[in-house]
Amino acid sequence: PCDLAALETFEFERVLMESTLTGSCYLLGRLHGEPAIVHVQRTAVDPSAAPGIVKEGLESLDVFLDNRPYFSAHALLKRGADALPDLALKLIWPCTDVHIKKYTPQPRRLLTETPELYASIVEPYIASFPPERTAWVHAIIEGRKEAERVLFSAPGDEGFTLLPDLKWDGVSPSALYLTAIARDARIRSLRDLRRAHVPLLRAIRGAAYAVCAERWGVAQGELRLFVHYQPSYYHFHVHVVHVAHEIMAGMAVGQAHMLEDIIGWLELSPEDGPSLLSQMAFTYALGTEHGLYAPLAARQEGEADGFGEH
Ligand code: M7G
Repeated sequence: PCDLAALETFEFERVLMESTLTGSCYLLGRLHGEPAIVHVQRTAVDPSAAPGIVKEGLESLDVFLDNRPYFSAHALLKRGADALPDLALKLIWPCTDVHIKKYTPQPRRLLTETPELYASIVEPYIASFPPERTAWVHAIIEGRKEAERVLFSAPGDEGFTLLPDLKWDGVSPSALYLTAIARDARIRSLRDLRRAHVPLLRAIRGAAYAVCAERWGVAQGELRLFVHYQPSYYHFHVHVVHVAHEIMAGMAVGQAHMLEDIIGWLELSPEDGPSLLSQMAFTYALGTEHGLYAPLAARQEGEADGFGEH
């Protein structure tokens, strides 16, 4: 049993990563004797709350620059029943080496994954993950966790669950970030998609558009729906993100594939048999600490050498 309330017993080891852009950092340490990562972030200012804050929500004001017309100050927020949170905290406990590598700064390199490399290196890598790694996914689709956050759920093998992503606090619509998780655990990544999955993908698209319009007044044209390859978790899911998010790391060319494009490729694939997505080569960047980097890079170097000999 653990919750964030146990953080005062956190035994800090080192800073994994920091970002001045988001005012956040990832700390590595131990909690209850097991490795843990804590993400500490200053909460973003919600524009709808900002006028109230500057008018009457400040406790003290320390002006440190006065050079008319330019003024700068530090301020503290008033404590009150409706006070805004100062920090957003996230904890991964217990965390694995895969988590630690993901949040460790590292160079990134582009690689091309052919269907042969998928079969010989990537598929065995995916299959090597113990089921516990996606336990959180099963807990969501079976309604055991985050049930109160679920926005839409369709049952059955062709079903899916739509809910706010871990990355979104559900407050500001322009930061909207949802995840649609397929129920069928056999679809591990876009490599496993077949033409028969088109109805599932269309249903996800339809639900995302309807829910975002109804709940937050966010229109279809304001939503970017995409799929990661490589993802962090090999249980098929679609990212539903407000178009105002323009520069998130997970939107890099090569890693993010528009759901529309995926539907299009599947529609061009045969009814029965392998899809275009299973026969294509994918080019993407991987951190050099990623578990797939070393084996894929070794094979590509080998091929490059071979090419030079001919
Ligand atoms: P991904 O493409 O596999 O990897 O997406 P990424 O993290 O590199 O983008 C997984 C998505 O699931 C991410 O957007 C995560 O923020 C989100 N996510 C991860 N976890 C562990 C949870 C969780 O426990 N609950 C929810 N709601 N979302 C999660």
